[in-house]
Formats: sequence, structure tokens, C-alpha cells
Amino acid sequence: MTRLLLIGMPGAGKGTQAERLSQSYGIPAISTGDIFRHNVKNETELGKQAKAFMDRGEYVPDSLTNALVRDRLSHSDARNGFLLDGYPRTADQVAELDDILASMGEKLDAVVNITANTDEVVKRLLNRAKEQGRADDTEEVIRRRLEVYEEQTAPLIAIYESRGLVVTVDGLGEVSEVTQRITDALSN
Ligand code: B4P
Repeated sequence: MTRLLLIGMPGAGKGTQAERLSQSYGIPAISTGDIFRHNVKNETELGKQAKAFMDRGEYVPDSLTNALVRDRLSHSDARNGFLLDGYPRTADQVAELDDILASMGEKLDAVVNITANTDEVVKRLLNRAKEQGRADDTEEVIRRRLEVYEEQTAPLIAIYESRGLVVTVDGLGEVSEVTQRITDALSN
């Protein structure tokens, strides 16, 4: 498995699993959320533009996000595979990724859909707020992020299902159990 997407509601465990899968498959995990946070922290031009959206729980505009991913996927470490964590999140981003992959002569191997429920993810994210103090982990912003996910990202699962790429995995339980479920599902 070399070209993977991770999709799931905020707090489903995308970032957590991406790190582990990246190690076991030997491919870079590319998290648009992490890249945006890095830019916000370093007060880059991109970070200044992204911050206002992220703080409200809204998506960063497609134009910025797509350009960032196109650039990142052109790096040599992504030539033999990658794991995209949290991208695409909109229909426009799906179209952009299709175009990027077509221009590279590549295709996706699988889309891992990590499932969870609202109560559990709110609990996880409020817990992360205590530990890490992320600006978008307040209860109000978490609720908005969940709405945005339902409106804009949940419908993408059907698009990838119609292409026969979706592998759905239960994201509840121990982190290591979830990793095992994903690797088992991908090896079938
Ligand atoms: P992300 O960084 O992707 O944030 P996220 O959806 O909350 O998921 P994350 O990966 O961090 O959390 P995880 O579920 O692993 O995005 C943040 C923001 O960036 C977006 O709201 C948006 O503004 C912007 N953005 C990013 N990508 C974009 C795009 N493509 N287009 C536009 N805007 C974009 O984990 C959450 C917590 O749960 C952690 O504390 C973890 O330790 C815990 N956890 C994980 N698995 C667990 C388990 N099995 N049991 C218990 N706890 C668990």
C-alpha cells in the first residue's frame, strides 16, 4: 500500500494513525493540518491567511490548500508513496488531487475511512485542549468543525466508494487496536 488517504471526522484519529502507518509502510505522512499549524506558528504569509479560518473551525480556502499539497507531493520523498492525512476535505480538493495524480501518472491504492461518534470525538478533543492548548479545540469550535465535516467532507466518502477505494475501519478503542484494524483491512 503506497498511496493512501485518511478520512474521518475531527478527532477520529487521523493524525494519530497517520504517524504509525507512515512508519510501518515507510511512506511520508502529509497532514495539511500540521503544515498549516507549522505556518501559523512561524507567522508565514500562508500561516497568517490560514489562521483566521482555523480558529473559527472553518476550512482554509481550497486555493491555498491545493497549492500547498501540489507542492508537497512534488517532493522526492513522495515519489514512491504517501499518506495524505486530512486532504482532500472538499469536492474541489478531490478534483485537484485527481489532477495532481494524473499529471504524476499515479493513482490511489485506498481511502481509509476512520469512523467515530460525536460524543467520543468531543471528549478526545477537549482532552487534547487540556494537554496541548490548540486554538481550535474549544467546545464551540469543535462543534463547528464537526458541522463543516458533515457538510463538506462526509459526502466525499461516496465519491471514493464509487471508485471502489474505501476501506472503513472502526476508530473506537485503543490506538494500537485501531492501527491493527487498518493494517488488516489494507492487507485484504
Ligand atoms: P487537522 O489537523 O486535520 O485536525 P483534526 O481533524 O482535528 O484531526 P487530527 O488528525 O488532529 O486529530 P486526531 O483525529 O488524530 O485539521 C485542523 C484544521 O486545519 C481544520 O479544521 C482546517 O481548518 C485546517 N485544514 C486541515 N486540512 C485542511 C484541508 N484539506 N482543507 C482545508 N482546511 C484544512 O486525534 C484527536 C485526539 O484524539 C488526539 O488528542 C489523539 O491523541 C486522540 N486519539 C486519537 N485516537 C484515539 C483513540 N483510539 N483513543 C483515544 N484517543 C484517541
